[in-house]
Amino acid sequence: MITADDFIAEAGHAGFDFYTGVPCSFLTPLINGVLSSPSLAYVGAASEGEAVAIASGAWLAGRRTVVMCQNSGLGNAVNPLTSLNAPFRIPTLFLTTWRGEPGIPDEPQHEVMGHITQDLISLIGLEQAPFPPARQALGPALAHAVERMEATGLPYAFVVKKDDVADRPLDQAPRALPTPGRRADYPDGGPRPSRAAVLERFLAIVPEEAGVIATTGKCGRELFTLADRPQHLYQVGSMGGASGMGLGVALNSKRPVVVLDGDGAALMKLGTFATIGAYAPRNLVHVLLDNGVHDSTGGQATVSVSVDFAAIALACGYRYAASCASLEGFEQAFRAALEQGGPAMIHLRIAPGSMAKLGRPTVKPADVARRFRDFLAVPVTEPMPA
Ligand SMILES: Cc1ncc(C[n+]2csc(CCOP(=O)(O)OP(=O)(O)O)c2C)c(N)n1
Repeated sequence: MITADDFIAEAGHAGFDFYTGVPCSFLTPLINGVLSSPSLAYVGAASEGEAVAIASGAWLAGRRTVVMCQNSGLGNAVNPLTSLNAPFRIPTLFLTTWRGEPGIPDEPQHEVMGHITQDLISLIGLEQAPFPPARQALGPALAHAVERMEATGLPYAFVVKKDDVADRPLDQAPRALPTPGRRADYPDGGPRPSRAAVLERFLAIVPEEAGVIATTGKCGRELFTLADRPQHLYQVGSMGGASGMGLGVALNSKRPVVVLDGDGAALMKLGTFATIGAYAPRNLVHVLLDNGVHDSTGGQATVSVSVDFAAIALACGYRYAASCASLEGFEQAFRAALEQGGPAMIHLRIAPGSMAKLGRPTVKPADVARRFRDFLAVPVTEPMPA
């Protein structure tokens, strides 16, 4: 058995400095240890898939990351692990527990996952090892994990068993209540703009120092078709993960960060609104291009017609939220968001449909990720308001 402080110290020597996850009772000592360390960043995510997206954003912004979760949450994380980390080659140290270990009495809901945890990790193409059981094994195990993450560009998993880590009390200050945010409504009666028209306007007004993450599907494809810039990251897969990725970048960068989200994607990971509101990066602008449909998969309606995303964002702690339905309204809201600082939500109702000649990014996701990482690494001259 090791202590949480042993792990944190060795992981720190190996360069791991950003943690995120969702708790499991087997992880309590580790999470308590991280939360009690003032020098370490920990983001408590709403779901394990969101944690993987947040960690990916933090990696893009130059951090070496750890995701911690229960093996039931491994199920929630499979989508981003396979469709974000794999194509973009984004590593993370993935600590998952082994609830339901055969032969050890546990709750019925862990039985199936307990039987398949290691097989599932291998099946999705990740290397793994049992969590190092002794202090002297920690350094070599972490060095091996880092070596494999660097060689493959992929996450590496440690499977944590009950009592692998000694109990550790929690020393965490309660979260402060957020300052109430400001709402702006731009009443627009005219025809709704197309996504391409909004993206064209966006490209004309986005600060050149901003990092931009475009959600999966036609949004990223249209953005790429209109202009391919090093400040862009075209998300493929991991639907709903763009906002988590944006949060991970924003918390670790002085640059303005803009997430171009879709209504279907935002609804899939609505919990991320709460995480963004709570961790409240001032440099994050979350633009929601709401066409009321899953446009990328044939235009099937989402339920967004009855959803007031600006109200949700404010209720979650965003500092600014605008609702608009025209190019002019969008431009005013976007400039106001940059000026006053975020987290900001711009809910823009647009028309369904996409450009007639729609390309797909010709740069491979792994190259886009590295290009974006290099872009973020250049120091900025004009950070957003603090
Ligand atoms: C987890 C997951 N489920 C489903 C899909 C298939 N899919 C790709 S894009 C998309 C629609 C996204 O809708 P929205 O966010 O509203 O953006 P739009 O297509 O309207 O621009 C769907 C369902 C996927 N890529 N990943």
